[in-house]
Amino acid sequence: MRCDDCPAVEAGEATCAICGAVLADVLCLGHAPIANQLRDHDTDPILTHACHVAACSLCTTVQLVSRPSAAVLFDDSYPYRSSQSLTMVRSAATLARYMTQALNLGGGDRVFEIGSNDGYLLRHYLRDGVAVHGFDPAVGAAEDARLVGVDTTCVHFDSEVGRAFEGKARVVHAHNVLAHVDDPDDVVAGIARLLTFDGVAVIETPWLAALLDAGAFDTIYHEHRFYWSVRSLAALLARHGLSVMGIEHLPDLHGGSVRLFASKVDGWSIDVAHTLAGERLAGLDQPSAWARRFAIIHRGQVETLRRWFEQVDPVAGYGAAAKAAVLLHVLDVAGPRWVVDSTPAKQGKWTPSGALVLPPDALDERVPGDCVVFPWNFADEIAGKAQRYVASGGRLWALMPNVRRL
Ligand code: DWN
Repeated sequence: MRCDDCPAVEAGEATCAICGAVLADVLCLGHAPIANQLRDHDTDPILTHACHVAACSLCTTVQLVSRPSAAVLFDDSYPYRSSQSLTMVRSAATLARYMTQALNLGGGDRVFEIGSNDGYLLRHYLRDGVAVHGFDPAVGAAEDARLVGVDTTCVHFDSEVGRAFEGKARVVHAHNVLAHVDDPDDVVAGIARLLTFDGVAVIETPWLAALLDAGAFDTIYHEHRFYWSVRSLAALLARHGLSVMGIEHLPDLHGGSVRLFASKVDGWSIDVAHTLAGERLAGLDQPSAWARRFAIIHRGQVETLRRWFEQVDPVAGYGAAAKAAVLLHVLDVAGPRWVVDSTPAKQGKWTPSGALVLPPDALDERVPGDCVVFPWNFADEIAGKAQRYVASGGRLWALMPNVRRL
C-alpha cells in the first residue's frame, strides 16, 4: 500500500508532532476511509485520507504522519457512545467507586473528565454525591450526558479551557483521549492546570505493546493519531510536572489498555518501573527494530484474513465499529452487506464499507449464517447477546488477534 505521506517518510522529512525529530517508517494503510463517518445513503461519498504510521526516532512516540483535524473527525454527528458497551460501563463504575473511596472524595471536591462522551463514567461519581463536569466536542454525546445529569461543556479541551477551571480538579480523567487529540502536549498542559496541588490525573489509553502483540492493525485509523507506550506517555506527562504514580493493565478494554495515575506530587511505583522494563525488553525503545517485526506479522495476517473472507464470505456483521472500516479497507474485501449495532445514532446509516446498520434484533429476523464480530475486544459480551442467533444455527466469528469461533 502507498499514500500521500509515503514520500515524506521515505525522504526522512516527516517529523514528530511531540518533539520535532525525524519519524521512522512503521506501516502504510493507504488512503483509508474515515472510520466512523456513517452515511445517510450508500451513494453518499466516502471520505478517505492517508493513513501512515511512523515512530519518532527520539521520543519514540508512535503516530500518524497526517490526518484530518479533530474538528472534522469528532464533529456534531460523531456517533460513538461509550455506554453501548457494558464492559466499558462496568469498568467505569468500579473505577469511580475506587477513586471516591481512595481519595475520600466529597464536600467541595470536583471530578472532571476530558472526552466524557455520554456520561458513562461521571454519572457514577454523581451517584456517590461527588460534583462532576465533563468536556466533549460531540454535541450528541454531550446531550446524552446531560440527560443523566452530567454537566458537560461541548468543546475540544485544551490548555485555555483548563485555565478557565484552574486548580478546581481533585481528579481529572482522560480516557481514550490522548490518542485522539491533535495536540496532546497542550491537552496535558490543560490537565496540569485543572488539577489541585494534590489532584490525580487518570489517563487511560490503548497500549502500544498490546497492539503490536496482537497485530491489531484494525485499531489504526484517523481517530487515533497517537499510539502510546508507557515510556512515551510518561515522558509527555513529565513535561508538565506530572509524575506517574501507578499503573493498571486493562486487557479487556479496546484490545489491551493501560490506566496511568499521575500527579504533581513526585512518586514512582514499582509497577510503573516493571512495565517500563517490560517495554524495553519488547524493544519499544527501538522503533526501527519492532517496526520491521510488526510489518512482517501484518503481512501474514492480511493473507490469512483475506483467505478467511474468500472461504467464509460472512452474510452479517455485529458492531458497526471503526475497526470494521479499517479491516475491510486493508483487506480490500467488501464484507457483509448489513451489520447490527445497539447504538441508536448508528442505526439506519451506511458504513464506509457499504453495510447498512440495523438494530441487534435484526440478527434473529434473518436466515442464520456466518456473522463476523468486528469489535473483537468485546467478543464475549456480544457472544452473550447473540445466543439466539447461535442456537438457530448462526456462526459467530472474531478475527483478531486470531480467527476463532465464539
Ligand atoms: O477510541 C475509540 C474507541 C474507544 O471506540 C473510538 N475511536 C471509537 C471506538 O472505536 P470502535 O468503534 O472500534 O469501538 P468499539 O467499542 O470496539 O465498537 C463497538 C461497536 O459495537 C459500537 O458501535 C457499539 C457496538 N456494540 C454493540 O452493538 N453491542 C458493542 C457492544 C459491546 C455490544 O454489545
